[in-house]
Amino acid sequence: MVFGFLKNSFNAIKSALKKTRSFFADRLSQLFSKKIDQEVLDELEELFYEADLGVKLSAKLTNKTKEYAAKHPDAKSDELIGFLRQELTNHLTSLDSTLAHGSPLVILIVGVNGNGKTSSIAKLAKYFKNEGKKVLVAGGDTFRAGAQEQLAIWAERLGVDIVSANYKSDPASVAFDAVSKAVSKHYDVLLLDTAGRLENKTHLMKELEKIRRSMQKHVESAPQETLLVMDATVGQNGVEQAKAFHQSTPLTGIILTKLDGTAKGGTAFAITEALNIPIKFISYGEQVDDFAPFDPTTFVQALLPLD
Ligand SMILES: Nc1nc2c(ncn2[C@@H]2O[C@H](COP(=O)(O)OP(=O)(O)OP(=O)(O)O)[C@@H](O)[C@H]2O)c(=O)[nH]1
Ligand SMILES: [Mg+2]
Repeated sequence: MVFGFLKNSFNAIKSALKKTRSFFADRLSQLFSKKIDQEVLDELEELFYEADLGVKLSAKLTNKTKEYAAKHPDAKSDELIGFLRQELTNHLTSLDSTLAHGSPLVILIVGVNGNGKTSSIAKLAKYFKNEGKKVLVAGGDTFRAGAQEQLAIWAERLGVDIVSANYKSDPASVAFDAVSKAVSKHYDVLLLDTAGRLENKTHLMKELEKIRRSMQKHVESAPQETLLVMDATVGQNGVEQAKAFHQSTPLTGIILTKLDGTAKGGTAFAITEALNIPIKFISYGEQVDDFAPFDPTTFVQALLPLD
């Protein structure tokens, strides 16, 4: 059954990465079918860059490919792709994607408007519920009209408990109440939704710190996870936004959303390179099951299949 689940999620991820793959993998095979000279290496670096791997990582991978090709002058396309697959996997596995522990485990969800925070909370709630955990969600988005209702609908559909708040009330006090309930009623996991915010709005970024402090009044280590929800379709701009978030509120990981329908799946590599924090979950569709813990090997194999 576990293998069935893994196979299904691999196929789903593979299908979500279709656009990225046809852009990246197909051009890669074409380049690697030529003799690896400087011209091909320049094109390779450009391809990495266009695939949203970021300047630094693009240069690093090009250099490594150059070294490898020099040592293995007879290497065929398949071997070079195998080499690159390994390098990309190594890059992602250098960061630990496992979740922190906590009792309760408090997860603060932050990010720019519309990136998929509330739907990721629903997906996480289902994920933890499937693991047999007692889950509480909390509506820390008191800013957008309808945000509380959106979360309440999810909570009801998924059969998880919710702490709701009044429109325009203080999100820090919602956070305080939610942690208090999670402790007193022995929840395993608390997921706190927050309003969408732009990283250049200082007062909104400070609000996140206030939310964190109010959680810590109950549980000193909370939130053990602060996850930034990032829309993969935004590409490089998203990486800049993520850096700004990380500077004002320490992030422990990324949830990379909307991988379906974008050719910018390479953002996964750029973001980990730029922030040095792991991707912890990926989302690849609007359905509650279009979501999985991030597994570097699966991700790279879906991008550069073995066949
Ligand atoms: N295709 C696709 N759509 C997604 C994914 N994740 C979220 N969405 C959609 O993106 C839209 C915004 O999602 P929300 O979860 O409301 O985003 P949010 O960050 O909470 O938005 P605000 O609260 O307004 O800041 C919804 O229509 C979601 O269904 C995904 O992985 N793939
Ligand atoms: Mg929301």
